Amino acid sequence: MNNTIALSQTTRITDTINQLATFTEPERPHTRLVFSSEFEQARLWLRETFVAAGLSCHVDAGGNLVGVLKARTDEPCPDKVLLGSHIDTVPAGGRFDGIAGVAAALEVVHYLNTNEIKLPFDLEIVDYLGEELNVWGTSCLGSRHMAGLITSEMLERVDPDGRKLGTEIARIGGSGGTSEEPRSDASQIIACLELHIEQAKSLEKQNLDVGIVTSIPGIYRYSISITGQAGHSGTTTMTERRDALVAAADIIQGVSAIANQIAGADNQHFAATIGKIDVFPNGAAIVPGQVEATLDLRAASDHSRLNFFAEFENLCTQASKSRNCEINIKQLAAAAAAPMNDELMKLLATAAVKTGVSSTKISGGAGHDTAHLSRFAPAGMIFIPCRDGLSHCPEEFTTSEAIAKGSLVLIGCVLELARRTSLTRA
Ligand code: HGY
Ligand code: MN
Ligand code: MN
Repeated sequence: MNNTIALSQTTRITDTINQLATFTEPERPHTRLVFSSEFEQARLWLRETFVAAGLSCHVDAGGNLVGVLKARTDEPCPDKVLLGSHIDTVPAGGRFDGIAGVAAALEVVHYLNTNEIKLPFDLEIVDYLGEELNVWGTSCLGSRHMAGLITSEMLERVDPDGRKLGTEIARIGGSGGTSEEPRSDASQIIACLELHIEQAKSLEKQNLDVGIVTSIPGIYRYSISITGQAGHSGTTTMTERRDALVAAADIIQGVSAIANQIAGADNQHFAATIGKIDVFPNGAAIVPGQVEATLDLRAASDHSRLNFFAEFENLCTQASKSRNCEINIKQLAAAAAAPMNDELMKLLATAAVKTGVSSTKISGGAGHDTAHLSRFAPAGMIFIPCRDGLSHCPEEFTTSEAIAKGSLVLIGCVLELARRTSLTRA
């Protein structure tokens, strides 16, 4: 295998990154929300790029854009390897979260084409639909669909503009229907692989090229509804107030204190964030009567999650009493922690050694499509460093060389999977 990174490779990666970066809300770069016009334009460009790379394209029932490099075998239903990530972004996000993984997956295809290598399995290059948290309160739409985790309750959700989630998925080419079982050819899937920026600092700090991901943390999201009483800010006395925002402030402070205590005590990743809050009526001369907030939990272990939640419930009871407000908590989404496949971790580590790419084992705090893919097929993931660990912001940055190095590891892993598949077939 050719381990050197050709200038043409980094130039192509840079072009992919720069081209996709043009599809953004102009006044809020980089914003390419799922189902937006920017997203649809980016999808059109990506489909053309997939076809130009020799892939046969379709949008599957879950709304994923899939480019297939057909196997050399004439078997009716050959084995498959999935390779991909996502091109949707958070609001005012970066140019690399997800996109680096799609660019790296395309580099694997270019390597195979340039070296005229035909694999003994189909290689599916995937842009998974809607990985980022959306206005419907869920995320990883396409990979959840593949894993059989899209329910009618989710599809019926309506956003503030009246758009129904199921209708939006159908509008961009998916079925818009539920998915209660993993994809029917799951037993034929040898591996799902994803490259992603680390979105934290450890690889950059250790000056390492690649992190072999050991597990993806569980993600749990809850809506917090606080109901007090709106009132005149001048005439409502301090003692008679039912101020929903003050109750929210108690909860926000408390969540941070509990999470710091658990994260400090537990040697596994734990984080809790209230990053979205809406105040009603939200007027300077009005005592806030209603607050809607979202709690985002990341837990590598169920133990720490359950610990947190017990204390969180006490905190809400306390805030409800002391502020005389009604507080309702509702679970919006849950994805259990996902350990990566041991064999794929070994293959990725070996591929890194063989290609002279420095690596270490790593776990992270972010959610990824690969967590859902791991529910029905062997899944593996690698991180590449990003500058200052920044992500979900315009300052997010990594180099085309870093992406190219990561793609070498993916290529090495895919070639070893091909060698083993051919052996088992022989
Ligand atoms: O929220 C996450 O961890 C991912 O970036 N969607
Ligand atoms: Mn991502
Ligand atoms: Mn993200």
